[in-house]
Amino acid sequence: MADGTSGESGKKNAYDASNITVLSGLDAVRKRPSMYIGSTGPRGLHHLVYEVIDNSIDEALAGFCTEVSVTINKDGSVTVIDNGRGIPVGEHPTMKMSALQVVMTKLHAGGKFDKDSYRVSGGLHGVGISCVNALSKELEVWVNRDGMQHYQKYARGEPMTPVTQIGAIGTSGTTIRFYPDSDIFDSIEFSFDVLSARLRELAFLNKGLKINIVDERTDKRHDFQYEGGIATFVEHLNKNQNVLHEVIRFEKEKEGNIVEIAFQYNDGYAEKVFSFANNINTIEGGFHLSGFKGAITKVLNDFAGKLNLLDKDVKLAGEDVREGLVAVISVKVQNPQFEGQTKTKLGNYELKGIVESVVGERLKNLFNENPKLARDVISKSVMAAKAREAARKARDLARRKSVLDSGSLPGKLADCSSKDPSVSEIYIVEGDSAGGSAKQGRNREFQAILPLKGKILNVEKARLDKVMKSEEIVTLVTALGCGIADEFNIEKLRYHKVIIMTDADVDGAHIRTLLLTLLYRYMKPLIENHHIYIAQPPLFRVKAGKTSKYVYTEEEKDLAVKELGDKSYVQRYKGLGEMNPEQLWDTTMNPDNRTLLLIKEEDAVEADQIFTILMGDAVEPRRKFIEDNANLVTNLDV
Ligand code: 0RA
Repeated sequence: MADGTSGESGKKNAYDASNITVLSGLDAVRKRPSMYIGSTGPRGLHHLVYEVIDNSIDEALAGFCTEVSVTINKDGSVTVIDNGRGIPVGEHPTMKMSALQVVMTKLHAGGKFDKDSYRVSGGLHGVGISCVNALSKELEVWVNRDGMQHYQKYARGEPMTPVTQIGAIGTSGTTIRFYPDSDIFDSIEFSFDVLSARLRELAFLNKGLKINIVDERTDKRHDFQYEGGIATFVEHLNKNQNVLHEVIRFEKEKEGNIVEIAFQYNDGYAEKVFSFANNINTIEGGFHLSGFKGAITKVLNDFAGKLNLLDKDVKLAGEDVREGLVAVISVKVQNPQFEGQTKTKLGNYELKGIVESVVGERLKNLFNENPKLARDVISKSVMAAKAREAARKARDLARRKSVLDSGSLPGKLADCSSKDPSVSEIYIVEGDSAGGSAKQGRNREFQAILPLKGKILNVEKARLDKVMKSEEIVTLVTALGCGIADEFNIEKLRYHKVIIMTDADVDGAHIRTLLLTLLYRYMKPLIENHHIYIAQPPLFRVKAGKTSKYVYTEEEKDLAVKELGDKSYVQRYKGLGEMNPEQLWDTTMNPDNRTLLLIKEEDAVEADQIFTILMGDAVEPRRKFIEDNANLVTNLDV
């Protein structure tokens, strides 16, 4: 049947004139896929799965589905199964075809036709299953509904079969199996880890919902179900920290909006506040987040005054009360307004008041009932305020000193002559000797060089006042020009490319991680705005007679050795210092042939965990992380 039917004859059978607009709608998706799913790279590819799952989660939120299961099949396709009501299969009242086919072929039909149904997902992903269908080489759907199992198959969005009853069945639910179109995507290989991380997040955000993922290619499997919901999420985020108290959780339904809040302080310094609206990570924040922050700041200040914990005229600032705070704010909103550059900022103003009043009232009650808790939390915020004041003094001092020293820029910085940040680059280089080569090799027109002495302070274990006393860090912050922490201002960034260049050995990797920790914890917008890069120096030079080749991986080396023949001599570069200035320019700094790795934050929760594990106090999780990831290390040079 399906496979043998040509597109043309299939079309003739399945369509009448009224369906032509529907088809051209999906054509638009195939012509400009990025407009619908963001990109045709890995992110867009995984987006397909999220789109399907969102519909299953809607069923769960509406109270009809308890379990969602995702399988990456051996052939590379993905199957999503839910036990919801099943997509309706009867004839659609106006479209004159089965409702299933409307959902599968009509753009933005999303799922529910009925506006009153509680569709809270969407926003970022709300492009509809039809987009997944349009971008799949093949898609099959099974619907269990009204005692029958129904089946339909599509190819690139076009029906290959009519909706067919294939047997009687006692359960309800939907199964969708799709195989992404390699004509559309750069790669069609799904990542178990990427999907699993999102599914775990969805399980946290939708308490009680059972979600599992199986990878048939490797037999990996994860099962998620959290009766504690986001409270368990907070426990998970804090699992490698010393916590000050049990997780605090508030929940409230108001005017059709559901607000859930869970938080817990640890004895560390980082702030980890994650906000979600309709299961979407609102990385740009929004009114639910500002309501939460406002309420915490107010209640802690009020109690600090009542308990006489603050000197007169001193106030706790927002960042003081969020030191060591791990929080998850999750709202489910009937008509979410997503705004901002990446459509991840919640624009519903009413959520500010709702969240503010829930947190304000409940936290006040909790502190009244439990003064020790209030005292523990507020004492920490007071220490943070004192440290902030000390840091401000240290910064002022550093500023004054650097002005006196050398007309404001650090002496170690070899600046570029361009004053245009958009074309300027700064190389942060490990060690003075590599710094020297880089200074001689660079194009001084637009490339600045800042050599660092070696290992900078681990900021994961230090407060801002201590951070500001570190000479290397102050030098770096001054060179970048954009300040740090609450004084950070991206407008003042002096170089739009900040390139970390360290040796390809263990020390180099350590220095790189320390620098990334500093940037992640104190200058995060530099990462969010894609200003941070890692230079890729070559690992080997393969030479035969007068020809030589620089190679960057083991595989490239093997190829080059084959190419250049038996007489080649392989030179292993251990450090940047082994290259002369000209070589460093040719291989690593010349924009025409260098490779730079752009640092992006794909998953805020995962990134935070990794920094905590790698740089934090707890040793055991770090040992385990290194053990688990040892097989990913391709080049270890101790
Ligand atoms: C349209 C209407 C209804 C449910 C769905 C679509 C639906 C879509 C998907 C996609 C994956 N799983 C799904 N489950 C349900 C409401 C059905 C009703 O009113 O009975």
